[in-house]
Amino acid sequence: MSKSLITPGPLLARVHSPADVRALDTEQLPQLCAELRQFIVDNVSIYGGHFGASLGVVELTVALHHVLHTPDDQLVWDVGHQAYGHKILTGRRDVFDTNRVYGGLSGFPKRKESDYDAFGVGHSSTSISAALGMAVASRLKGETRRHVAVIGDGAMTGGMAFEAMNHAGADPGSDLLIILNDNCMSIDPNVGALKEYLTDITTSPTYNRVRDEVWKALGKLSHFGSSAQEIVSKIEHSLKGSLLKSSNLFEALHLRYFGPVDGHDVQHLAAILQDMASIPGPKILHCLTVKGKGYALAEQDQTKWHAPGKFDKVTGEIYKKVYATPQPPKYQDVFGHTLVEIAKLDERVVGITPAMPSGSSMNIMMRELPDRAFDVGIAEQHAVTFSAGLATQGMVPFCNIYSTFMQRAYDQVVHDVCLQNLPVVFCLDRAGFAGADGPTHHGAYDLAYFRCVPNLVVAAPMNEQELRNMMYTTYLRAARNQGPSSIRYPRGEGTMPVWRTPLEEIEIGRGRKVQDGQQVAILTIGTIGNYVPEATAMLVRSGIVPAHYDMRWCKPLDEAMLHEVFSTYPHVLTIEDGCIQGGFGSAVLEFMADNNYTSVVRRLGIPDRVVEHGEQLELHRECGFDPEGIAAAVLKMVELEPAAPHSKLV
Ligand SMILES: Cc1ncc(C[n+]2csc(CCOP(=O)(O)OP(=O)(O)O)c2C)c(N)n1
Repeated sequence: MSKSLITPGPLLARVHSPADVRALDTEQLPQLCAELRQFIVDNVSIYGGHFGASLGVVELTVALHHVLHTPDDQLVWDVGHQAYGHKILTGRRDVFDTNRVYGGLSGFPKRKESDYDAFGVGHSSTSISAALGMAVASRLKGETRRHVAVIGDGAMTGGMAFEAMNHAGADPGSDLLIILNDNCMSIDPNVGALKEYLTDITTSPTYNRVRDEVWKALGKLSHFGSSAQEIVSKIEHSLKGSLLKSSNLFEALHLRYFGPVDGHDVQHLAAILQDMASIPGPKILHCLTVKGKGYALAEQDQTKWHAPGKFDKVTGEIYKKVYATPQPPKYQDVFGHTLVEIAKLDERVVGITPAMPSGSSMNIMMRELPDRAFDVGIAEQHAVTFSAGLATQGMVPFCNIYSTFMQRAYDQVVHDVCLQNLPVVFCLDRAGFAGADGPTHHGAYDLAYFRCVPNLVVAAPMNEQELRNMMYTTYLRAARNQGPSSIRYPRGEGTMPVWRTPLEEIEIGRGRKVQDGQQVAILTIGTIGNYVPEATAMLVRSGIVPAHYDMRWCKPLDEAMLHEVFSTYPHVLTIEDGCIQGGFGSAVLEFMADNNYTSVVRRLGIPDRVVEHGEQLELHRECGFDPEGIAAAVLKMVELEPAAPHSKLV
C-alpha cells in the first residue's frame, strides 16, 4: 500500500473513475482542473517525472473524460508522457506516488496496467495509426465507439503520423477524432515547416473567422439529430470554400479540420467534444495549449521543465546533489563536447539529432557551430537517410539517436547506409537499461540488431576516455571513407572526473585486458565492465581472482584476444547491458563454436522478457548483472560447473 504524502483537493478526492467526471456539471470542471493541476505539481515535485506536458493537457484530459465513455470509447495518448492527469482520473490517483518507481505505476499508458490505457506508448507518433486500427475494427464489428488520438505538434512531425492520416483520410467510414495538442514545443522548441504552418493557421484572420462561424453552426448541431451530416456538408461548402479547403493541409488529406481552439477553456472544450460526436468520419481538432500551463517557471522554460526531476514547488528550485569534489560527467555531455572538438578539426563533420538536442547534448554543437548541427524533428528514419545523403557528398555525419529510437530506423541503417558502405557514425545514447522510463525506452537490442549488419563496426566504451577515442577513431574511419560505425553508451554519468583526455586513434576490433586472473575470464562490453572490480573484490574473498577483458568492439571481435581467453580459461563469463539473445555473449559463443573451444561459458545480460522500469542498478540486480549478481554467477560456474577436461576439441 502506498503512503502518498499528497492529499487531493475535495472534488478530485471524489473522482474514483471517469464515471465520476462524467457525472459532474460542466460548471464544476474548472475546479476539477485546478485540483488536478495542483495534484500533478505536488506529485512531480516530490516524486519526479515528466511535468510540463501533463500540465498543458489538464483541461483537455478533464474534458475528454467528461464527454467520452471510456474505456468503451478508446482514448490513445501519443508518447504518453502527458497522460498523468488521465492516470489520476482513471483510478490510479492513490498510487500515483509510485509513478516510475520500481514495482510501481509506469510513467506511460500501458494496457496491462489499466483498461483505460487503450494503447501502450512511449515512442512517438503512433497514436493515429493505433486509433485508426481500433476505429476500423469497431466498424467491422458493427460497434459504435468513439476513437480519439491525442497527439502533440512535436509527435506530429513524425512520419508515421502522416502515414496514418493519409490512410485515415481515405476511410470516411471510420469514426476517428485526432486532437492536435499544439503547444509549439517538442522537448526542445519544435522545428520545421509544419510548425510554421500550424502557427500560420493559428494566426490567420480568415481561419479565425471561419472557425467562429463553424462553431456557431456546430453549437446548433445537437438539435438537428440525424441531419447533422447534412449540416456539416453545408458548413464545409458554404463557410470554408474550395480555396480554403485545399490550402488546409488536413482538409487536403480528407480530414475535417476544426479549430484552432483554446485548449485551456475546459467548458468550451467539453461542449465542442460533445458536438463533434455527431460528426462522422475522420476529423481533427486543433487545440492550442501552453506546455507547463499553471506553473509559471515551467511555462517560461519549457525545455528545462519537460522532466525537471524533484523540485521545491514553492521556490521552483530543482534539487541537484552537491558534491565537494569534481564529479564524472554525463556520457551525453562527453559526446556533445567531443563532437565539437572533432568538428573543429574537420569542417566536413556535421551533427544530426531527431528532436533530442538537449537529451543527447547535440545542443552544444548547435550553439557553437549552428550551421553544422541539425535537429530534424521526431524523425529517426529521416535522420539516418539524411545522414546517408550527406555522406554521399563527402560530409562526415555524426547521427545521434537513442538506442531505443534507433529501432525505428533500422531499415534506413541497413538499406541506405550499410549496403552502400557510407561513412556515417551512429552514436546511440541511453543504451542498456534506461531506468525509470521503462521498457519502451530500454536500449536493449542495439548490439544484437547492429552486429549482424555488413560493413558496420559496433563499439561500446567502458569509460569517457574510450568514448572519446572511439568517436575520434570512427571519425577517422569515416573521413577516410572506410564505412559506417556505431558507438553505444548509457544514460547517466561516467567514472572519470577528469575526462578531457587527448584524442587518440585506437585499433578497431582490439580489446583491452583490464586484469589478469586465474580460472575465470570475465568479458564485458561497455560501461557494465565498471561493475567488475566490485564483483572481483567479493570473489577474492572466496579465493577466486577472475581475469577481466574490456572487449570494446562487439564487431569486429578481437579474435586474438578470444583465442588467448579460450586457450587459458576453463570458465568464461560474458556481461552486457543488452539483450542476451544475439548480442555480445552470443558473438563470443559463435566464436567458441567456430574455433572448437570447449570452455564453460555463461552469459549475463537482459533476458528474453519485458523488464519493467526502475533505477538502472535495480534492473541490473533483477537481471543478475549487478556486482553481487556477477560474483554469484562466477562462483556458481566455478563451484558447480566443472570445465571440460580439454579446453579445445581436437
Ligand atoms: C520515436 C521517438 N523519438 C523521440 C522521443 C522523445 N520524446 C519524448 S516526448 C518528445 C516531444 C514530444 O513533443 P509533443 O508531441 O509536441 O508533446 P509535448 O511534450 O509538447 O506535449 C520527444 C521528442 C520519443 N518519445 N519517441
